[in-house]
Amino acid sequence: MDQFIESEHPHRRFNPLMSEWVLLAPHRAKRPWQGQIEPKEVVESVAYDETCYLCAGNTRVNGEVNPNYQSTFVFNNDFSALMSEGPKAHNDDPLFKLTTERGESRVICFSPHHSKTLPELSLIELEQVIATWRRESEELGRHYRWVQIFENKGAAMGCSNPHPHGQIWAQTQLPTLVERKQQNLLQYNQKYTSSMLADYAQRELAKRERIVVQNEDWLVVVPYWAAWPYETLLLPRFTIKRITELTPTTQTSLADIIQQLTIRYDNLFRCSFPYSMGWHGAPFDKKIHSEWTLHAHFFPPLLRSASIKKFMVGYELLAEVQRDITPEQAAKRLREQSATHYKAEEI
Ligand code: H2U
Repeated sequence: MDQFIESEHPHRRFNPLMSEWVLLAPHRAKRPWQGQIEPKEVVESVAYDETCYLCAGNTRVNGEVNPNYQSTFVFNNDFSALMSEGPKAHNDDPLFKLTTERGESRVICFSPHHSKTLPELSLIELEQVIATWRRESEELGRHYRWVQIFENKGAAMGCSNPHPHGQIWAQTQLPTLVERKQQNLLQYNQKYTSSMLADYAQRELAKRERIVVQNEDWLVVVPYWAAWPYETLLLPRFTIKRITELTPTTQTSLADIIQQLTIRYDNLFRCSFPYSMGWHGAPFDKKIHSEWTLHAHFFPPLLRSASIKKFMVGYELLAEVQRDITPEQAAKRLREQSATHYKAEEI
């Protein structure tokens, strides 16, 4: 029998955060592609678009006029998925279980510029985005147990408006994926008396196989168990459970690491790299939560080029997630990208 080589032979890796396995089939990365090609997004760099609902001074769908904002701008989603008030109901029937939910949804415009995505913002502008995430979490965390900050970037991720923006959804109950993560973090903490992700960051720093970028406070890796080809996990190198605990120093270094990562993402296929990203930290329930470590996930759909994305279809929907390129290969490709945005190089 041949000796097992991770970069060649099929194997499964375990995701301890979500308690699920991922099938790796590295030998498949060589297969030809004759399937769907996503159209390359043509993003014209315009500072202002009079038809955009999110640009400063423009009227939104509900008739409200956006202020002449200069940095970030947050408003209540005009089509909010969650409502802060409403009738209550509950059903414990095992086959028709139901519970009502309360919450709020907000939209956050990252800057007045209609075309500047996170990697194109200055460090000061990025810090304003982070400060807004922190402020909104602080405020909504006073009323809701869970505050989900996220960004869907690019049409490939279902983003409906090119004006760079993210969303914030707050709710009283822990959503499914968070609840599962909470259970796994807790079990690890009870067994090893430490935080799983703090331990994981230390191990990745020592191994140096999956690191994409790092600075004195933060680390980005393609996790050992990554599902999406270029999925990354942003981890702190210090103890922090919630985004509300950021200090001026760690906020500045966070802006730096987000810029380093997202520039490399854009450079990989020389396009505005689509992804869904979001933050996970300890719930806002006034408990200590020593099992939690603040972290962010980036889930980009692209596989081979700006126009070929990974489909989570047959085997993934029916069995488990499968990937071809290994996390180590993906991390290396990202790590080797220039630290300067390709658009700046083209000038
Ligand atoms: P996405 O493109 O990431 O879906 O976010 C755009 C959000 O902005 C979407 O949730 C909201 C939509 O409901 N929106 C408004 O609240 N008002 C508007 O006038 C346009 C879009």
